[in-house]
Parts: sequence; C-alpha cells; structure tokens
Amino acid sequence: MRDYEVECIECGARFSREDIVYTCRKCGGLLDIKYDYSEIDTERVVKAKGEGVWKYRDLLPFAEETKPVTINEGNTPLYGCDRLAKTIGIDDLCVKHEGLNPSGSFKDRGMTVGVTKAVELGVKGVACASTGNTSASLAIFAAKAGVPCYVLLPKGKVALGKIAQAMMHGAQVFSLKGNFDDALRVVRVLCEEEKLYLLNSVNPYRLEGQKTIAFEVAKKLDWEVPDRVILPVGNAGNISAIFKGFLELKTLGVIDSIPKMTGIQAEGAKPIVTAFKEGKAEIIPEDKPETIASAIRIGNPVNAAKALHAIRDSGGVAESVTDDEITEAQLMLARMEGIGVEPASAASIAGLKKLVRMDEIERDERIVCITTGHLLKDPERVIKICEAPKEVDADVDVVRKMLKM
Ligand code: AN7
Repeated sequence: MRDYEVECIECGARFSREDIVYTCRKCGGLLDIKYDYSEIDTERVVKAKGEGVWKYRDLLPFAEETKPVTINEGNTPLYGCDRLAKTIGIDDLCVKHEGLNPSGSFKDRGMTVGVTKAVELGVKGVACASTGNTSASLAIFAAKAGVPCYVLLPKGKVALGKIAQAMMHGAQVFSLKGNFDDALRVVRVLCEEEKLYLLNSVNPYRLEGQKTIAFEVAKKLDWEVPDRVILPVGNAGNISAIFKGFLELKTLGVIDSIPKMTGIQAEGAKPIVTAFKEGKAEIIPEDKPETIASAIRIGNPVNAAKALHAIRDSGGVAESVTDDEITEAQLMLARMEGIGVEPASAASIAGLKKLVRMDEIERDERIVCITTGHLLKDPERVIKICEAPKEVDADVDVVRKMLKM
C-alpha cells in the first residue's frame, strides 16, 4: 500500500482516505495528497517500466493491487520546435502535446486517477462542471468504468467537439444557463447533497494524475529539467499539479531544480495574472470572463491559491494574452510545426512570444510549452480563422488557374 495523507494546504488538517472531502472542513482550504517520501524507492521511479500515467504508480495514491481504469493516457510526445523557436527568438523550445491523449486533452491524466479512486470508493456516480474537456474526459472514463456520469456545461460556451464527446460516451449532459463558475457552484452542492463524486480539479486525486506531465518531461530530458514550463491557466489545476510533480522529483533527489512555472491566461479572464502582478495571495473573481479560448473562460479559478504558490515559489510569472495573439500563435504552431491545438493551448505559445518581447524570458532559456488540447476539439474556430475552401468545377484547367504558387 502506498501510504499517503489527505491534508489541507492552509491549516494542515488531515482527513481519512475513506472520507469523501474536497476542501478542508475546518478552514475551507484546498487539499493535497502527501506521501512519506522516505518510503519511496527513487531507483524504481527513475527506472520505472511501462507507459503513461501508471508507469509512475509508486507516486500515486493506490494499493499495488488496485486495477486502474485506463485507456492508455499520458506518454505524449515532446516535440522539438526549432522553426518556431527561431521565429520567436529563442534557442531551445519543445512542445509537449497533451492534445494527443485519448480524449484529446490532458484531462485524461487526472481522470484515470480520479475515476480509479471513484471506483475504489464505490461511488454511485461521478459529476463535473466543465468548459468542455473535463466533461469529455470524464464521460470516457466513466463509460470505461461503467459508472453513471453527469456533466454541467455553460450554455453556448463549449466547443463542438467536446460536447459531442460527452454526449457520445453516454454522460447526462446539462446545458446550464450561466457560465463555468456558475456550473461549478451548482455541481459542488449537487455532489454534496446527492452523494455524487466530484471530479473537477478541486478534487486532489485529479492533480495526482496530472503531475505525471512533470515526470514525463523530466524523464524525456534525462532528468535535466527545462528552465521554464509555460502553460495555459483556467481553473489552475494543471499548473499546480505539474509544479507538485517537479517538487516530488526534487524531494526524491532525481532532479536538482524546479522549472519556472509560467501561467498564461486570456486578457478577458485573468484573475490569477492580476493577483500575481499585484502581489496578492488571493484572487478577485471576475464576473464576466470572456475569450475565444473557451476552455479557459473561467473567472473564479478554484486552485488559485495552489497556482499562485507554484508560480511564485518557482520564480515564474503569470501573464495574459489577447484573443488575437492566441489566434496568431495557434496558426504558427499549426503551420510551422504541424502541431494542431485548440485556442486555449495556443495561449502558452502566445505567452512565450509576449514574454520574450518583454525581455522577461532570455534567449538561451530551455523552454517547454504544454499544449493542453487538440485542434479538432474546436472545429468551428478553425473555420472562422482559415480561408474557406474554394469551390471549383471538376476541371483541371479551372483548378490550375486558381492554384497559388
Ligand atoms: C485545453 O474542461 O476547466 O488551469 O472544465 O481544457 O487546469 O483548469 C478546462 C481547462 C487549459 C486549463 N487548456 O487548465 C474544463 C476546464 C485546456 C483546457 C485548461 C483547460 P486548468
């Protein structure tokens, strides 16, 4: 049995593993999964066999005999991006494309762990609020586990591909008249009162799965971590999780530094950027978040306290980018590197460009950007930003005349 504690990050209160609790019952703080690192065999972590999230089960909160609910999540490629790096004006850029997870986003890493825990706890159903990807991923893992699934989506604000996934995989899908923050508020109460298991990233087990992004990046680079990791921030779970992953590797003595955790938000939904720049420990929620990057259209990120800690403690920064900058970065990634991502994911590249321009990032830094979701999640956006196909007669000469060469 991997020994662990469920502990409040604010007051240190501990909760039993069988207790279904998402935030501290004493002070309302976020919870964290804590291990006794002296019990973990570092060699086994470094030499772990297998692929993806469960390769690192020595650092996951389960007994040896627990059977994971898995569809081969994780093990995503880390692409060298020399052309893009040169254009942006830096020496060393890699992109870890989390859009190549089974459901098309990084959420699968959290869901394989979260749904495995749900099965272990014997819950009667799982639920989430979502800007789209969380619901798509949860629907898939719930289907695999044979557990009823309920998802609350902000009406008219979720990309087409994501809703299609939640519907296809058999979730009960609700289109809520409100935004994501309203949906999360409603689902939290619903889970409490109806005894459904909440699988938003406030659930600390989700973050345990997502921290494996850090393990894979470090391993791929032969345990020489990059100087900086840049990623989009919405509910702020992923940046917190990846920071925890690096911290654990450092605690185990596998790596000797932590990358500067750099979080990018959209200009119209940037409560963490504002708090970071003003030196505040808490965010002021935004009532009407707005951006074309619908995945990160979030005004009241639940993991803000963890994320601000991750950014500050690692010497990173938080920065915002405009919708136009996001679109430009999405096109650059697609056309210079062959990497197709949804708008939220492109925020990481847009943020990198902006920070280089601002001289916040130095030319010789080794940088890894995390692209969190696949291009096909949001086909409607693609149709809007690309030139429409030209309609032509079925005639060689007609087509030839129209070729741009
Ligand atoms: C592509 O699906 O919040 O900062 O409900 O889908 O960990 O929230 C999605 C978030 C970045 C932000 N990129 O991650 C949801 C949801 C993509 C995303 C984020 C999301 P967090």
